[in-house]
Amino acid sequence: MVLDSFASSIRDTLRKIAGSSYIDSNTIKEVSKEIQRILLKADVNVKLTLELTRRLEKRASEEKPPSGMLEQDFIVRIIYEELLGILGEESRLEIKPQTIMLVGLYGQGKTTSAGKLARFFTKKGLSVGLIAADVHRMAAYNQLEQISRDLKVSFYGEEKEKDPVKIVRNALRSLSQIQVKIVDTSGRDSLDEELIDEVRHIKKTCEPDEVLFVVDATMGQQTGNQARVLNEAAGITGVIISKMDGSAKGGGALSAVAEIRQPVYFIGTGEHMEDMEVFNPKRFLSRLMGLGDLESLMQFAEESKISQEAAEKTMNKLMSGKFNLKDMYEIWEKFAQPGIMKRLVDALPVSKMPAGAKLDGNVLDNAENKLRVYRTIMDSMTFAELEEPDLINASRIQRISRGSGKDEASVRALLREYKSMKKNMKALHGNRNLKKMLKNQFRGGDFGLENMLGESEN
Ligand SMILES: Nc1nc2c(ncn2[C@@H]2O[C@H](COP(=O)(O)OP(=O)(O)OP(=O)(O)O)[C@@H](O)[C@H]2O)c(=O)[nH]1
Ligand SMILES: [Mg+2]
Repeated sequence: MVLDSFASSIRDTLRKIAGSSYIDSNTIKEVSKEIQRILLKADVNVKLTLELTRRLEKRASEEKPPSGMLEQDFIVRIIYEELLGILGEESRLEIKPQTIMLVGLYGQGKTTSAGKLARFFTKKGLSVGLIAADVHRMAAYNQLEQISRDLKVSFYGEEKEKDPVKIVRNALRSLSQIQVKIVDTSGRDSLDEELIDEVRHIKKTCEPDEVLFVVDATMGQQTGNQARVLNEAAGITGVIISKMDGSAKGGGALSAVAEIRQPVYFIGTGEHMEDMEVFNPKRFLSRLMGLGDLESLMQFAEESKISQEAAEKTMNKLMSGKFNLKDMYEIWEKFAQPGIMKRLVDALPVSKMPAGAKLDGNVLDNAENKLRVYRTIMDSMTFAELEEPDLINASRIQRISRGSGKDEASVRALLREYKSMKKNMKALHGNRNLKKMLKNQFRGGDFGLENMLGESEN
C-alpha cells in the first residue's frame, strides 16, 4: 500500500515517544523535526508541514494531558489530531438517486472509477447508468461499455458522435428512469482551455449533484493545481484518489487536495471494480499509525468504568473461543452501558482483524436492545444449558419459552445471536496483539500505547 514508508517511520517515532522515560522540550523538538522529515518525505506540502509541526510544538508545551493519561500518550494524541487536520473530516457520498460527473486529467482513473462507483451504488440497491461522454480517447466508448456489461448496469454512449454535450443530453433522456447517472468525461495531458470549456459545458448540461475530481496518487503536489483549476471551472464537490495501491507517496495528493476543502470520498486500491474503499480519514490515519481507531479507544477507556480484574476476566473469556451463554450473560451484565460493545468493536484496528472475522455492528446494537428480553430468557435456562448451549434442543426451547414468558422465536434468536457472537470471538482468538491491546483498554485512563505499538507489525 502507498505510504508504507510513511507508516513505518511514523510508527518508529511513536515507539520512540512511548519508550522515552520523560518528555521535555528537547524531546518535543526532536519529535517535531522527525515528523517534519517524515511528512516532507511523504510529499506533504512544505507550508502545511511547517504549520503542523509548529502547532504540535506549541500544543505539546502548553497543553496538559487529561488526568490519568501519560504525557507520552498525550503527545501521540496531538500528533494524531494534527495529522487528522490535514486529512479533513469524513464525508460520505450520499446513497440516493443523483447525477455524478467525473473530471480529471488523462489516465487518472476516471473511467475505472466510474465503474467502481457504479458497483458501489448497485450494491446499495440503486439502479445505475454509465454515460460515455469521453469523445477524445480512442476506444473510450468501448471501455465504458465493457465495464457496464461486466457490472450489468445501464449504459449510454454514441460511438460516432463528437459532441459530448449532445451525448449527455440524449443520455439523460434515455436513462431518465435510472437512479444514479455517472458521467465519464475525457481527460487531457494538461489543463488546457479546451478541456476546461468542455467540462464547463457538460456540467451545465447534466447539472450534476456531485462533481468528483479523480486524481492518481502518483501526481503528488501537482494535484493542488489541477484541483484548483478544475474546481474553478466545475465546482468540485469531492475527490477520488486512485492508485493508492501503487508505490506513490500519496501524501502529496492527499495534502494538496486538502487545499480545495472538499472531501476525499474514496481511494482506489487496484484495477478491479471492487478495489475501492470509502475514505475514512480517522481509520486511514490510525492504520498508518498502527493504532487502530485511537480516538474510539481513548473515549472507550475514559468512559468505561470497568474494573481491571473484571475486565481481564471478561476479556479472556471473550478471546478464548470457549464462550458459552453464561459468559455472554456476564458480559452483558458488565457491558450494560449503551453502545459500549459497538464502540469496542469499532475501535478495533481493521488491519488486524483476522481474515473472516466479521463483527457486525448491527448484531451488537440489536443485542443491546434485546438485552432485557434475553436476560429474562436466560433466567429460565438451567445451569447446564447456560454452560453447554448445544444441549438446547426443540423441547428445551419450548420449556424455556414457557418459563420465561417469551416466545420461541425469541429464544431461537438468542441462540442464533450467541452462535454468531461466538464465531466472531473465535475468529479473534489467537490474535495476541489485539488481545493485549484490548486488555490495556480496560485498564481505564491509560491506553497502553507501548503495547499497542510494540507488536503493531505482527
Ligand atoms: N493499480 C491501479 N490502477 C488503476 C486504478 N484506477 C485506475 N487504474 C488503471 O489506470 C489506467 C487508467 O485508468 P482509466 O480509468 O482508463 O483512466 P481515465 O482517467 O479514464 O483515463 P482517460 O480516459 O484516458 O483520461 C488503467 O489501466 C486502469 O486500470 C487504481 O486504483 N489502482
Ligand atoms: Mg477514461
